[in-house]
Amino acid sequence: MSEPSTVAGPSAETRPTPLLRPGNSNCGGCGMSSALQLFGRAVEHRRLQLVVPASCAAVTAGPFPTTSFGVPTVLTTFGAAAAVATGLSRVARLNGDGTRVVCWAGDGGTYDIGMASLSAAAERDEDVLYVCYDNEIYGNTGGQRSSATPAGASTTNTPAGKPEEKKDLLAIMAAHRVRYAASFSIAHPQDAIRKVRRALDATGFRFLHALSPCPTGWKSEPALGIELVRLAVRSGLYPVVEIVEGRKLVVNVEPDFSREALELYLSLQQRFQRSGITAERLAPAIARRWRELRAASGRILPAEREA
Ligand SMILES: Cc1ncc(C[n+]2csc(CCOP(=O)(O)OP(=O)(O)O)c2C)c(N)n1
Ligand code: SF4
Repeated sequence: MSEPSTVAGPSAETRPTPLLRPGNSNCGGCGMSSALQLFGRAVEHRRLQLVVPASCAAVTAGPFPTTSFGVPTVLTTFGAAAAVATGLSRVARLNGDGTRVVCWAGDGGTYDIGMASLSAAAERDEDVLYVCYDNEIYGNTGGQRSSATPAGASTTNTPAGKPEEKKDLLAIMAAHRVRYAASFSIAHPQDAIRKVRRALDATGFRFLHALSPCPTGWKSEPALGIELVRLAVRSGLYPVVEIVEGRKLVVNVEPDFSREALELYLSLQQRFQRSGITAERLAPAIARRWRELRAASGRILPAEREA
């Protein structure tokens, strides 16, 4: 990975405005707000431009000429986000001012509708950091399923619970051999901030993924968002990993695969009640995923080989 391409400017303490300003319109307890705040803490003096496709985050910006984002922001159509970011990053390079261009997109915009331009930008190794805040639904339009929605979750168009499993986006990005791909947890801020800084300072295409509880769509208590992510990490449901050049995978937070944590994770969200999905039913998929991750990291534990 290349050296940092940052410029002198305000430090984290002296930034004129935070990345996410107070008084924005996000729901209370929104996980995307938590992810943005963590991201903002990592930015420090770096000069940033945001590119945001249609999503709750586009609404976060607020009506022009005001904005809740503390950096220049371009709102785009779903399909164009990575292409618009490509253009901006090339202009930034011509200007030589060290601006880092960041796509900030939901799972619908990433896993589904923006996938073509995302894949194309990754394949061309554009100098873009793409961050997917994953609330596992189309939140802004009332909570429809996306291909990030996990099996068993009720959404407005899968009221009995989604039958299909969640798409493994990190594996798809790793298959593009991108410079850096990682998942971060809003319950593990040190690891998250380290990853954001690493991704901001690298060049070429980089991808970050953040599980972002949506109390409105998940039918969960707004105060429990960070705890829900902690439970997802503990139970192995949300692996916190990083992958360099699509090859070297490192597990950053070891789960204890607690069945109790998984049961609690499910019971604290009403979206899982109707389908009646259980920890027992999810366990084989979690074990399979971890066998794949261990194989990719070159570390296969004997107990898991049998699972
Ligand atoms: C091509 C297109 N289809 C549908 C819409 C309507 N739309 C706007 S935001 C949105 C949901 C976005 O979901 P996601 O990307 O997961 O972000 P979230 O709203 O959950 O933050 C949809 C379907 C649109 N703007 N453009
Ligand atoms: S609907 Fe969900 S993702 Fe959208 S602002 Fe509200 S809590 Fe956040």
